[in-house]
Amino acid sequence: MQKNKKKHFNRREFIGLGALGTMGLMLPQCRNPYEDIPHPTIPSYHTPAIVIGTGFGGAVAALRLGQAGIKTTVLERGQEWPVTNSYDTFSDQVSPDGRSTWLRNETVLPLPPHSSIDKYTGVLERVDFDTMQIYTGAGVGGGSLVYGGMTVQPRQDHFETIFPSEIDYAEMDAIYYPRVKSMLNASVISDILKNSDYYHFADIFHQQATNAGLNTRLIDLAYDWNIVEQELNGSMPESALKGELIYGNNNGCKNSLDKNYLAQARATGKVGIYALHQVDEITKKSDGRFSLQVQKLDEFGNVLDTSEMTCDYLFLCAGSVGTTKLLLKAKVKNKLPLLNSFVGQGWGSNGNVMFKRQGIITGTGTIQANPPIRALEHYNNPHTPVLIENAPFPIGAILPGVDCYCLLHLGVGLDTARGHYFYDQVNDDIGLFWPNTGNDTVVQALDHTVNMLNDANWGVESLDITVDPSGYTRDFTYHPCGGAVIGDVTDYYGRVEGYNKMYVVDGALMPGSSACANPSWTIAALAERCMDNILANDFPASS
Ligand code: FAE
Repeated sequence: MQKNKKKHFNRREFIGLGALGTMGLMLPQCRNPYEDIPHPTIPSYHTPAIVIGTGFGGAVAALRLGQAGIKTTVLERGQEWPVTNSYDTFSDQVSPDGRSTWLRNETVLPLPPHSSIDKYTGVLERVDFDTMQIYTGAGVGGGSLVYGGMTVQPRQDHFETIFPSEIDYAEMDAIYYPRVKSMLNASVISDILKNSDYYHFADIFHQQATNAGLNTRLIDLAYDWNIVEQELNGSMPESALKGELIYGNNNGCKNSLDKNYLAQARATGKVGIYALHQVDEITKKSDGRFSLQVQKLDEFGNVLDTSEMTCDYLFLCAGSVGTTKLLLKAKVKNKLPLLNSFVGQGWGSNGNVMFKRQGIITGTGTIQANPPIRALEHYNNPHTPVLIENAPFPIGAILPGVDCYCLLHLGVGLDTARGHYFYDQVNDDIGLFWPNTGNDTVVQALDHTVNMLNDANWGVESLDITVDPSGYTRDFTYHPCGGAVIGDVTDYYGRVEGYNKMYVVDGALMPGSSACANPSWTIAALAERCMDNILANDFPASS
């Protein structure tokens, strides 16, 4: 494995890199980053409960099963990524290596440049469909390894527009959202950091929004601000401040799920988490047990062996793409023939659209740090409600002293467009139908808000059209929602229709949207709600 392959960037490429909200300096090479990867043995043949996947749904399921005393095997296709005091667990940002990306020879960030890398079981996956590219995390912690930590609760009216009325917002608000927030230890940025030069760009954003009569607010983030403050005072190697986020934070400042839910699940003594174990197929046996074909992978994605594992209770938590793929495959191959016709339906992109305003005459600072700390809520937008998050564009830190005079944004919108997954039998893989007009309403809404911002702020603000001629990059999403929608494929607590003791507890449950908010908090809160009900009703007292 050749690591940290160097690539020389020209200035334009550096700008592209910055547009991704990523930046970084070369890390010292202290050790071979791959040598400590654990190689657990294949778990025992039968376990009462199996959880597939370790993202926001799987981590909740694993912990609550463990706390209920139920012996549980957790199968995760990706690797374990323990942060060490060498601060080099994850790939570098500017010169990425294989640790950055799931099984590709090239990096896959939304905007170029793409660097050549060695194929490896890295943390960020892009799944390519004809009209949409879906990004997900791969590894113990799922999407939390690569995510921005933005922890946003949907407003009640938005939630009630998207979710079935059987899911009571008041209950979510009183019990499940607070429970997850406390587990993730999410909070707004500390004043000392907010007032530092690193986040000055967020003040400019706020000022511009205020000039346009629009509201912004600091958002809760699953970050340990004490660690980031140590970066600021020089007692900790830089990570967030130098823009690390999407390939993982090397000093542990991101409160990813391996540090909270999954660590506590392990501590129950009832939960075994097996990295590099990929579930290929599921079926129900005549004895009532579920049978899983499990592939043990090496770090390069090669299948070392395949074995059968069984369980009495099966929790599908492989994310919108992963869970739906397993269900569709089982349905098409007649392994789970009783699955209903809603499987695969109800997919949406959560109205994810990226754009960059440039030519901001006041300047936006020569340093812009991660994570994004502020969002603009334009909920009375005449087209549809939108949330506009302000991601860093850290050109100045890559080219010291350079101000990009720009602000990068990720929009989230209340979009009602829906597509569907299908099983492509020729390629033996999942496909996605997504209309080209999907996200149209969100783009119109964003354009309306952008015009308000530009009109109210003197200067030459415009959209960067170097990547997408429309100025809005709309054919990718970080927020895939749906495929096994709650109330359609499952009951209102994730129980799969047609099969007892089989559950979906992840982003596949979302009805194509997480209601004008980033999805992770809602996925975890809904998982908590499902697990409370499932554990109270579906397990005998002595399991
Ligand atoms: P996920 O977290 O994707 O976990 C699924 C797990 O299952 C993964 O670890 C997979 O490796 C594993 N898996 C898949 N297939 C298999 C298989 N066959 N066998 C074994 N394991 C398998 O699912 N959301 C926010 O709320 N705030 C943010 O700031 C934010 N930023 C994001 C930034 C990026 C770059 C990306 C990609 C996403 C971001 N998200 C954010 C979205 C968030 O990460 C996502 O909604 C959740 O992670 C989805 O949780 P799930 O449990 O559904």
